[in-house]
Amino acid sequence: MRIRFALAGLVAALAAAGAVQAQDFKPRIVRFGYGLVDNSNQGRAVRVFAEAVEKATGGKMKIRGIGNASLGSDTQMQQALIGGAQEMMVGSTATLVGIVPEMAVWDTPFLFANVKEADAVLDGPVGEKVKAKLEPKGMVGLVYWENGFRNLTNSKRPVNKLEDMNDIKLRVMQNNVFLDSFKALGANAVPLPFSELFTALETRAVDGQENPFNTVVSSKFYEVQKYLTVTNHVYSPWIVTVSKKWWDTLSPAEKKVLQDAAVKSRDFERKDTREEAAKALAELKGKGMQVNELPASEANRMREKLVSVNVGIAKSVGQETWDAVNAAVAQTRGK
Ligand code: TF8
Repeated sequence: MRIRFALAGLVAALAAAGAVQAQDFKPRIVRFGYGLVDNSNQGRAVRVFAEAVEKATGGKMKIRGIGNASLGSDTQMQQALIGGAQEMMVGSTATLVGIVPEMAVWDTPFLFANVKEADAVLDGPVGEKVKAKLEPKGMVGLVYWENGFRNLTNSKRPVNKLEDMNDIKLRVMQNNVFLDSFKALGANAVPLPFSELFTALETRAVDGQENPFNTVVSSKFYEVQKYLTVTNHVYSPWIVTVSKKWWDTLSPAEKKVLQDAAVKSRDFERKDTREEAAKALAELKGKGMQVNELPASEANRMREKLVSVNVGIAKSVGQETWDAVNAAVAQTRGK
């Protein structure tokens, strides 16, 4: 008798839960734009995200991943998110600096010494705080993904010493920290959106660029770049963002599904990116790139030059953010 009662209760509870679910997930199609090719760490992680969302909503919410910058460059997609014309994207924090100046703190040369530090700081309170600055500007930041440590490629000459940077026309991301950093190293820095980069390299409109090994592989830069110098000069995060206008129309259950799937995609993406990066150098050598490591003395000379940009970064992100991030890094190192 008692068991039958309990069962009836359970059935009623399940039915109620089902009813809530049906209401909570509306049929939706979500455009999730990104700049790299489908067969890249970005594309793979977008698909992991899509699967998790579709599974959790019983197929009601469909994520349509759209790569290759088909929806526009990072900055164009950001505007579409703000205006509500596009729901989601993933791109570099560096391209958000025009909207949220604090994002520039992640572009500080040599800020993180390894990925463990990056994860701890980005996922910790100060990473959250910087991410939260997006909301008043019309976007909601879900999670940071890994773009990775950036390295230098060019078609002119092997870079073995600081002076080899002179007169190299180097494409940089469109923000002042990158511009100032490479000017400080003596290069002729040219800001360009990523979506125009391959053609610019191919036509020799620019001589070089800097990106993680993964992107040199997935975007086939090895076809148009001969020399790769291992500099690891800065760690770049990616950030998954949602249109605030659209976000505000979602039920709490829908928001939770997106947030949970974002965390799942982040954990996958970082692992995938690291595994790919570990194999990429050998692959790039196999494709004919000439790879060199900087001698320690030259790496130090570059490092010293780059420290000069820190004052400008602190000024543009605000002393409070600058101090908080540096304290968080120091704390990670103390552990
Ligand atoms: C760059 C970035 C790009 C990313 C990507 C398009 O060099 O590293 O790889 O912004 O999302 O522009």
